[in-house]
Amino acid sequence: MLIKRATDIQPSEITDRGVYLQRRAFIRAAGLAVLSASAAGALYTNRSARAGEKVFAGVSKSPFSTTEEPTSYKDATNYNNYYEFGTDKDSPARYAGKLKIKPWTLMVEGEVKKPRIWAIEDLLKTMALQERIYRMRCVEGWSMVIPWVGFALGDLIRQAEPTGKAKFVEFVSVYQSDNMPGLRLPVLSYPYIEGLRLDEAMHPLSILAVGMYGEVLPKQNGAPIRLVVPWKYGFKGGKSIVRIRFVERMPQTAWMKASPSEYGFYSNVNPAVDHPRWSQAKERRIGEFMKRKTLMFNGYADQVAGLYAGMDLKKNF
Ligand SMILES: Nc1nc2c(c(=O)[nH]1)N[C@H]1C(S)=C(S)[C@@H](COP(=O)(O)O)O[C@H]1N2
Ligand SMILES: [Mo]
Repeated sequence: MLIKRATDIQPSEITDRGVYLQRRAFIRAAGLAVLSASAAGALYTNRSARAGEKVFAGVSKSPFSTTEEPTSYKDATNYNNYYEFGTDKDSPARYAGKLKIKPWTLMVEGEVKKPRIWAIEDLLKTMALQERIYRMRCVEGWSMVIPWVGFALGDLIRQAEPTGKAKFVEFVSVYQSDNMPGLRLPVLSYPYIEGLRLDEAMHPLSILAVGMYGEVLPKQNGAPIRLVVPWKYGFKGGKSIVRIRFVERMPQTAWMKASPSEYGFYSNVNPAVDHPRWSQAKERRIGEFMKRKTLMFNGYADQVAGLYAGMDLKKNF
Protein backbone atom coordinates (compact mmCIF):
# COMPACT_ATOMS: atom_id res chain seq x y z
CA MET A 1 0.00 0.00 0.00
CA LEU A 2 1.12 3.50 -0.73
CA ILE A 3 1.26 4.64 2.85
CA LYS A 4 4.00 2.11 3.47
CA ARG A 5 7.60 3.03 2.84
CA ALA A 6 9.37 0.91 0.24
CA THR A 7 11.64 -0.53 2.91
CA ASP A 8 8.62 -1.79 4.88
CA ILE A 9 7.31 -3.87 2.00
CA GLN A 10 8.00 -7.60 2.17
CA PRO A 11 8.81 -9.33 -1.12
CA SER A 12 5.83 -11.59 -0.46
CA GLU A 13 3.54 -8.59 -0.72
CA ILE A 14 4.68 -7.71 -4.22
CA THR A 15 2.67 -9.49 -6.88
CA ASP A 16 2.85 -9.54 -10.63
CA ARG A 17 -0.13 -8.77 -12.79
CA GLY A 18 -1.05 -12.41 -13.42
CA VAL A 19 -1.35 -13.15 -9.73
CA TYR A 20 -3.27 -9.92 -9.27
CA LEU A 21 -5.80 -10.85 -11.97
CA GLN A 22 -6.23 -14.36 -10.56
CA ARG A 23 -6.89 -12.91 -7.16
CA ARG A 24 -9.35 -10.45 -8.57
CA ALA A 25 -11.23 -13.27 -10.33
CA PHE A 26 -11.22 -15.30 -7.15
CA ILE A 27 -12.43 -12.39 -5.10
CA ARG A 28 -15.25 -11.72 -7.53
CA ALA A 29 -16.26 -15.36 -7.68
CA ALA A 30 -16.28 -15.60 -3.93
CA GLY A 31 -18.14 -12.33 -3.56
CA LEU A 32 -15.48 -11.05 -1.25
CA ALA A 33 -14.60 -7.60 -2.52
CA VAL A 34 -14.40 -6.39 1.06
CA LEU A 35 -12.59 -8.61 3.52
CA SER A 36 -12.02 -8.23 7.18
CA ALA A 37 -8.50 -7.16 8.04
CA SER A 38 -7.58 -10.57 9.38
CA ALA A 39 -8.89 -12.43 6.35
CA ALA A 40 -7.29 -9.96 3.99
CA GLY A 41 -3.89 -10.15 5.60
CA ALA A 42 -2.53 -12.50 2.97
CA LEU A 43 -4.03 -10.61 0.05
CA TYR A 44 -3.53 -7.01 0.90
CA THR A 45 -1.12 -5.10 3.04
CA ASN A 46 -2.82 -4.40 6.31
CA ARG A 47 -2.52 -1.09 8.08
CA SER A 48 -1.75 -2.38 11.50
CA ALA A 49 -2.64 0.84 13.32
CA ARG A 50 -6.35 0.09 13.47
CA ALA A 51 -6.61 -3.68 13.56
CA GLY A 52 -10.07 -4.88 12.70
CA GLU A 53 -10.88 -2.14 10.22
CA LYS A 54 -12.13 -3.43 6.91
CA VAL A 55 -9.63 -3.17 4.09
CA PHE A 56 -10.03 -3.65 0.34
CA ALA A 57 -8.55 -6.40 -1.74
CA GLY A 58 -7.69 -6.31 -5.43
CA VAL A 59 -7.14 -2.58 -5.63
CA SER A 60 -4.94 -1.39 -8.48
CA LYS A 61 -3.04 1.89 -8.49
CA SER A 62 -4.20 4.70 -10.69
CA PRO A 63 -1.86 6.63 -12.98
CA PHE A 64 -3.91 9.72 -12.07
CA SER A 65 -2.51 9.79 -8.53
CA THR A 66 -0.45 12.70 -7.27
CA THR A 67 2.90 11.89 -5.67
CA GLU A 68 2.28 14.48 -2.94
CA GLU A 69 2.28 13.32 0.68
CA PRO A 70 -1.18 12.23 1.86
CA THR A 71 -2.77 14.16 4.72
CA SER A 72 -2.70 12.27 8.02
CA TYR A 73 -5.59 9.84 8.50
CA LYS A 74 -6.41 11.60 11.74
CA ASP A 75 -6.86 15.00 10.08
CA ALA A 76 -8.72 13.53 7.12
CA THR A 77 -11.26 11.91 9.44
CA ASN A 78 -11.63 14.60 12.10
CA TYR A 79 -11.69 17.81 10.06
CA ASN A 80 -14.77 17.35 7.89
CA ASN A 81 -17.78 18.99 6.33
CA TYR A 82 -20.97 16.95 6.53
CA TYR A 83 -23.59 19.48 7.59
CA GLU A 84 -26.27 16.85 8.21
CA PHE A 85 -24.26 16.15 11.38
CA GLY A 86 -23.53 19.77 12.30
CA THR A 87 -21.36 22.58 10.99
CA ASP A 88 -18.30 22.34 13.25
CA LYS A 89 -15.33 20.60 11.68
CA ASP A 90 -15.42 17.89 14.35
CA SER A 91 -19.21 17.42 14.27
CA PRO A 92 -19.16 14.68 11.60
CA ALA A 93 -16.57 12.61 13.50
CA ARG A 94 -18.61 13.04 16.69
CA TYR A 95 -22.10 12.39 15.38
CA ALA A 96 -21.92 10.44 12.10
CA GLY A 97 -21.68 7.16 14.01
CA LYS A 98 -25.49 7.07 14.06
CA LEU A 99 -25.73 6.97 10.27
CA LYS A 100 -27.23 3.65 9.17
CA ILE A 101 -25.32 2.25 6.21
CA LYS A 102 -26.62 -1.34 6.12
CA PRO A 103 -28.43 -2.23 3.97
CA TRP A 104 -27.46 0.32 1.30
CA THR A 105 -28.74 0.67 -2.22
CA LEU A 106 -27.83 3.10 -4.97
CA MET A 107 -30.59 3.96 -7.41
CA VAL A 108 -29.55 4.87 -10.96
CA GLU A 109 -32.50 6.37 -12.82
CA GLY A 110 -33.87 9.07 -15.09
CA GLU A 111 -32.76 9.45 -18.70
CA VAL A 112 -31.09 6.05 -18.99
CA LYS A 113 -31.91 2.89 -20.92
CA LYS A 114 -30.96 0.67 -18.00
CA PRO A 115 -32.17 2.07 -14.70
CA ARG A 116 -31.14 -0.09 -11.80
CA ILE A 117 -31.12 -0.31 -8.04
CA TRP A 118 -27.67 -1.49 -7.04
CA ALA A 119 -26.96 -3.23 -3.76
CA ILE A 120 -23.67 -1.73 -2.64
CA GLU A 121 -22.15 -5.23 -2.42
CA ASP A 122 -22.88 -5.85 -6.11
CA LEU A 123 -21.29 -2.55 -7.09
CA LEU A 124 -18.13 -3.49 -5.21
CA LYS A 125 -18.00 -6.82 -6.99
CA THR A 126 -18.63 -5.36 -10.44
CA MET A 127 -16.51 -2.23 -10.57
CA ALA A 128 -12.71 -2.15 -10.88
CA LEU A 129 -11.42 -0.58 -7.69
CA GLN A 130 -8.42 1.73 -7.82
CA GLU A 131 -6.44 3.74 -5.35
CA ARG A 132 -6.46 7.38 -6.46
CA ILE A 133 -4.41 9.87 -4.51
CA TYR A 134 -6.07 13.22 -5.20
CA ARG A 135 -5.55 16.80 -4.13
CA MET A 136 -8.79 18.07 -2.59
CA ARG A 137 -9.58 21.79 -2.16
CA CYS A 138 -12.44 23.18 -0.04
CA VAL A 139 -14.04 26.50 -0.99
CA GLU A 140 -13.23 27.64 2.57
CA GLY A 141 -9.53 27.78 1.69
CA TRP A 142 -8.03 24.56 3.03
CA SER A 143 -6.83 21.53 1.14
CA MET A 144 -5.82 17.92 1.74
CA VAL A 145 -4.32 15.01 -0.19
CA ILE A 146 -6.47 11.89 0.13
CA PRO A 147 -5.74 8.34 -1.05
CA TRP A 148 -9.24 7.34 -2.14
CA VAL A 149 -10.35 3.84 -3.07
CA GLY A 150 -13.00 3.98 -5.74
CA PHE A 151 -14.03 3.36 -9.31
CA ALA A 152 -14.55 5.55 -12.34
CA LEU A 153 -18.01 7.13 -12.30
CA GLY A 154 -17.93 6.71 -16.09
CA ASP A 155 -17.92 2.92 -15.66
CA LEU A 156 -21.24 3.09 -13.84
CA ILE A 157 -22.67 5.59 -16.33
CA ARG A 158 -21.76 3.43 -19.33
CA GLN A 159 -23.60 0.50 -17.74
CA ALA A 160 -26.70 2.67 -17.32
CA GLU A 161 -26.65 3.80 -20.99
CA PRO A 162 -27.80 7.42 -20.83
CA THR A 163 -30.36 8.45 -23.46
CA GLY A 164 -29.81 11.38 -25.83
CA LYS A 165 -31.76 13.57 -23.42
CA ALA A 166 -29.35 13.10 -20.52
CA LYS A 167 -27.32 16.31 -20.23
CA PHE A 168 -26.71 16.49 -16.47
CA VAL A 169 -26.34 14.10 -13.57
CA GLU A 170 -27.84 14.73 -10.14
CA PHE A 171 -26.46 13.12 -6.98
CA VAL A 172 -28.73 12.77 -3.97
CA SER A 173 -27.31 12.12 -0.50
CA VAL A 174 -29.08 10.04 2.11
CA TYR A 175 -31.64 11.67 4.43
CA GLN A 176 -32.11 10.00 7.83
CA SER A 177 -34.15 12.32 10.04
CA ASP A 178 -33.63 10.26 13.20
CA ASN A 179 -29.88 10.04 12.83
CA MET A 180 -28.78 13.46 11.56
CA PRO A 181 -28.74 16.17 14.25
CA GLY A 182 -27.68 18.87 11.75
CA LEU A 183 -30.81 18.69 9.58
CA ARG A 184 -32.61 21.27 11.68
CA LEU A 185 -29.88 23.92 11.33
CA PRO A 186 -30.99 26.67 8.93
CA VAL A 187 -28.05 26.41 6.52
CA LEU A 188 -28.94 24.00 3.74
CA SER A 189 -32.07 22.22 2.57
CA TYR A 190 -31.94 18.44 2.52
CA PRO A 191 -31.44 15.92 1.07
CA TYR A 192 -28.08 17.32 -0.02
CA ILE A 193 -28.01 17.53 -3.82
CA GLU A 194 -25.05 17.91 -6.13
CA GLY A 195 -24.77 17.90 -9.89
CA LEU A 196 -22.38 17.58 -12.81
CA ARG A 197 -22.68 18.05 -16.54
CA LEU A 198 -22.71 14.61 -18.20
CA ASP A 199 -19.26 15.12 -19.77
CA GLU A 200 -17.81 16.14 -16.39
CA ALA A 201 -19.30 13.02 -14.83
CA MET A 202 -17.83 10.88 -17.63
CA HIS A 203 -14.37 12.40 -17.23
CA PRO A 204 -11.87 9.72 -16.10
CA LEU A 205 -10.88 11.78 -13.03
CA SER A 206 -14.44 11.63 -11.60
CA ILE A 207 -14.88 8.73 -9.22
CA LEU A 208 -17.26 7.22 -6.74
CA ALA A 209 -15.20 6.51 -3.65
CA VAL A 210 -15.96 3.62 -1.31
CA GLY A 211 -12.78 3.80 0.75
CA MET A 212 -9.77 5.82 1.76
CA TYR A 213 -6.31 4.88 3.05
CA GLY A 214 -7.05 1.34 1.88
CA GLU A 215 -10.02 0.95 4.22
CA VAL A 216 -13.77 1.34 3.90
CA LEU A 217 -14.92 4.97 4.10
CA PRO A 218 -15.52 6.26 7.60
CA LYS A 219 -19.07 7.56 8.03
CA GLN A 220 -17.90 11.15 8.48
CA ASN A 221 -16.24 10.97 5.06
CA GLY A 222 -19.39 9.82 3.31
CA ALA A 223 -19.77 6.07 3.82
CA PRO A 224 -20.58 3.89 2.09
CA ILE A 225 -20.19 5.72 -1.25
CA ARG A 226 -19.46 9.34 -2.17
CA LEU A 227 -18.61 11.43 -5.17
CA VAL A 228 -15.06 12.77 -5.67
CA VAL A 229 -14.32 15.36 -8.39
CA PRO A 230 -10.80 16.61 -7.72
CA TRP A 231 -10.76 19.74 -9.93
CA LYS A 232 -13.83 21.19 -8.20
CA TYR A 233 -14.32 22.63 -4.73
CA GLY A 234 -14.96 20.00 -2.07
CA PHE A 235 -18.69 20.60 -1.79
CA LYS A 236 -19.24 19.03 -5.22
CA GLY A 237 -18.35 15.70 -3.59
CA GLY A 238 -21.75 14.66 -2.24
CA LYS A 239 -21.51 12.11 0.56
CA SER A 240 -23.45 8.92 1.29
CA ILE A 241 -25.12 8.87 -2.14
CA VAL A 242 -28.40 6.97 -2.54
CA ARG A 243 -29.59 8.17 -5.93
CA ILE A 244 -28.00 9.17 -9.23
CA ARG A 245 -30.45 10.72 -11.65
CA PHE A 246 -29.82 11.60 -15.31
CA VAL A 247 -31.68 14.73 -16.35
CA GLU A 248 -32.11 17.15 -19.22
CA ARG A 249 -31.90 20.37 -17.17
CA MET A 250 -29.16 21.66 -14.85
CA PRO A 251 -29.95 20.44 -11.31
CA GLN A 252 -30.46 22.89 -8.45
CA THR A 253 -27.75 21.92 -6.00
CA ALA A 254 -27.95 22.34 -2.22
CA TRP A 255 -25.39 25.16 -2.19
CA MET A 256 -26.90 26.99 -5.17
CA LYS A 257 -30.23 26.98 -3.35
CA ALA A 258 -28.61 28.25 -0.15
CA SER A 259 -26.67 31.10 -1.78
CA PRO A 260 -26.70 31.35 -5.58
CA SER A 261 -24.37 34.38 -5.71
CA GLU A 262 -21.66 32.51 -3.78
CA TYR A 263 -21.91 28.94 -5.04
CA GLY A 264 -22.42 28.34 -8.73
CA PHE A 265 -23.15 25.09 -10.52
CA TYR A 266 -19.62 24.60 -11.85
CA SER A 267 -17.55 25.43 -8.77
CA ASN A 268 -14.27 24.69 -10.50
CA VAL A 269 -11.23 25.47 -8.39
CA ASN A 270 -10.12 28.79 -9.86
CA PRO A 271 -7.62 31.10 -8.14
CA ALA A 272 -8.66 33.94 -10.50
CA VAL A 273 -12.32 33.98 -9.41
CA ASP A 274 -12.80 35.08 -5.82
CA HIS A 275 -15.62 33.96 -3.61
CA PRO A 276 -17.68 37.15 -3.02
CA ARG A 277 -16.45 37.28 0.58
CA TRP A 278 -12.85 36.04 0.27
CA SER A 279 -10.00 35.35 -2.14
CA GLN A 280 -9.42 31.92 -3.68
CA ALA A 281 -5.80 32.63 -4.66
CA LYS A 282 -4.21 30.67 -1.82
CA GLU A 283 -4.94 27.68 0.35
CA ARG A 284 -3.71 26.09 3.54
CA ARG A 285 -2.81 22.44 3.16
CA ILE A 286 -3.99 20.81 6.40
CA GLY A 287 -0.86 19.93 8.38
CA GLU A 288 1.22 22.74 6.86
CA PHE A 289 1.83 26.20 8.22
CA MET A 290 2.60 28.33 5.16
CA LYS A 291 -0.10 28.92 2.58
CA ARG A 292 0.30 27.58 -0.94
CA LYS A 293 -0.84 29.10 -4.21
CA THR A 294 -4.05 27.54 -5.44
CA LEU A 295 -3.65 26.04 -8.90
CA MET A 296 -6.10 26.40 -11.79
CA PHE A 297 -8.52 23.46 -11.69
CA ASN A 298 -6.68 22.39 -8.53
CA GLY A 299 -3.67 21.34 -10.64
CA TYR A 300 -5.73 19.19 -13.01
CA ALA A 301 -5.87 21.77 -15.84
CA ASP A 302 -4.04 19.56 -18.36
CA GLN A 303 -6.74 16.95 -18.01
CA VAL A 304 -9.91 19.02 -17.65
CA ALA A 305 -9.46 22.50 -19.17
CA GLY A 306 -10.88 21.20 -22.46
CA LEU A 307 -14.27 20.62 -20.80
CA TYR A 308 -14.66 24.38 -20.46
CA ALA A 309 -13.15 25.63 -23.73
CA GLY A 310 -14.87 28.82 -24.79
CA MET A 311 -16.75 29.28 -21.52
CA ASP A 312 -16.46 32.45 -19.43
CA LEU A 313 -15.44 30.98 -16.07
CA LYS A 314 -16.20 34.24 -14.26
CA LYS A 315 -19.83 33.92 -15.30
CA ASN A 316 -19.94 30.14 -15.03
CA PHE A 317 -18.40 29.98 -11.58
N1 LIG B 1 -24.13 15.12 2.04
C1 LIG B 1 -23.15 16.01 2.16
N2 LIG B 1 -22.06 15.92 1.36
C2 LIG B 1 -21.04 16.81 1.47
C3 LIG B 1 -21.10 17.88 2.40
C4 LIG B 1 -22.25 17.95 3.24
O1 LIG B 1 -22.39 18.86 4.08
N3 LIG B 1 -23.25 17.00 3.09
N4 LIG B 1 -20.07 18.79 2.47
C5 LIG B 1 -19.22 18.95 1.27
C6 LIG B 1 -18.04 19.79 1.53
S1 LIG B 1 -18.30 21.45 1.71
C7 LIG B 1 -16.77 19.28 1.51
S2 LIG B 1 -15.41 20.28 1.63
C8 LIG B 1 -16.54 17.80 1.42
C9 LIG B 1 -15.68 17.36 2.58
O2 LIG B 1 -15.32 16.01 2.45
P1 LIG B 1 -14.38 15.38 3.59
O3 LIG B 1 -15.01 15.67 4.92
O4 LIG B 1 -14.32 13.92 3.28
O5 LIG B 1 -13.03 16.05 3.47
O6 LIG B 1 -17.76 17.05 1.46
C10 LIG B 1 -18.82 17.60 0.68
N5 LIG B 1 -19.94 16.67 0.65
MO1 LIG C 1 -16.18 22.48 1.35
